[in-house]
Amino acid sequence: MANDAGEDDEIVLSELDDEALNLQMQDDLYDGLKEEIEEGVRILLERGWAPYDILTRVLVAGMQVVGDDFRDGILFVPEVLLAANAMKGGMAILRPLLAETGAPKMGKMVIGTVKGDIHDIGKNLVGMMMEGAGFEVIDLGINTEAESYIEALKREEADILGMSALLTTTMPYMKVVIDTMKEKGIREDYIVLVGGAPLNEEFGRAIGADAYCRDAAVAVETAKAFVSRKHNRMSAG
Ligand code: B1M
Repeated sequence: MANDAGEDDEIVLSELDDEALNLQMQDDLYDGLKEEIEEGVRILLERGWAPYDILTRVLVAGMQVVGDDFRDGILFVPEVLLAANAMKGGMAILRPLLAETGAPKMGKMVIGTVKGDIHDIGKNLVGMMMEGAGFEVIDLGINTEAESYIEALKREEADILGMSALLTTTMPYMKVVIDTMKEKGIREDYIVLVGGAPLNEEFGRAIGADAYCRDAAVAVETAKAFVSRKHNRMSAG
């Protein structure tokens, strides 16, 4: 008897056109299928997609759907962790490619997710994009205390502090870090950039950051603008 076509046929990613592959990868991300995501990323690279487009149009777009369903109680922590793990698999392939742009060295950034917060995908993305734009990035990871940020800023003679927070309960800790820098008299020695989904410009201003960055691309542009301003000031004075 003839097999019902398509019933249990496996989807072959390489046979899909770009649009179908993008949608399939977003489904695979949702299902936490790391190997499929890695394969899809490689296929898109072979087809000439820019690493940045794969990141934003496929992986970040897919993660948005995961986030919406997490918020709505359709997905739970274990599924979201799997999706995050699949996303990281894709990001690991893209990371060296984003860093390989040969951009001139722009400056040094210390970045970390604040104390109490373990979300690191956005922070990692910012780090990757900053590296791609020619910044050296010192990544302190998640759950970062004020003292660790400050110690790293001094040790690394960094230009920029980047802080990430994804929870409304952890974003106030950014102010703790900035206030500690003020107490130590070092606030003005560094450019402080903050980001994360629950933040906004007003919050950034209120806590005394130099700028709030909506996404990784904005973080890069903002960092470049502040660093060149700092260099101009130094050469004028
Ligand atoms: Co969490 N989580 N989570 N989570 N999680 C959110 C943030 C949430 C909005 C989900 C929801 O309800 N819709 C919600 C927060 C609600 C709130 O506070 N308003 C939430 C919650 C409640 C929780 C827990 C409390 C759940 C629980 O345990 N009951 C728990 C908290 C644990 C903790 O931190 N203490 C928790 C846990 C987790 C997982 C571990 C399962 C997992 C994290 C895995 C990981 O990161 N390794 C997870 C995930 C994945 C999410 C969502 C679904 C996705 C976040 C993400 O990676 N987005 C998220 C929902 C959402 O945001 N829509 C959610 C993709 C990433 C590319 O975007 O991080 O926004 P984003 O980064 C962007 C910009 O914000 C910006 O640039 C990035 C790239 O464009 N940016 C910066 C970020 N950091 C920057 C720093 C900068 C500049 C720009 O510095 C200069």
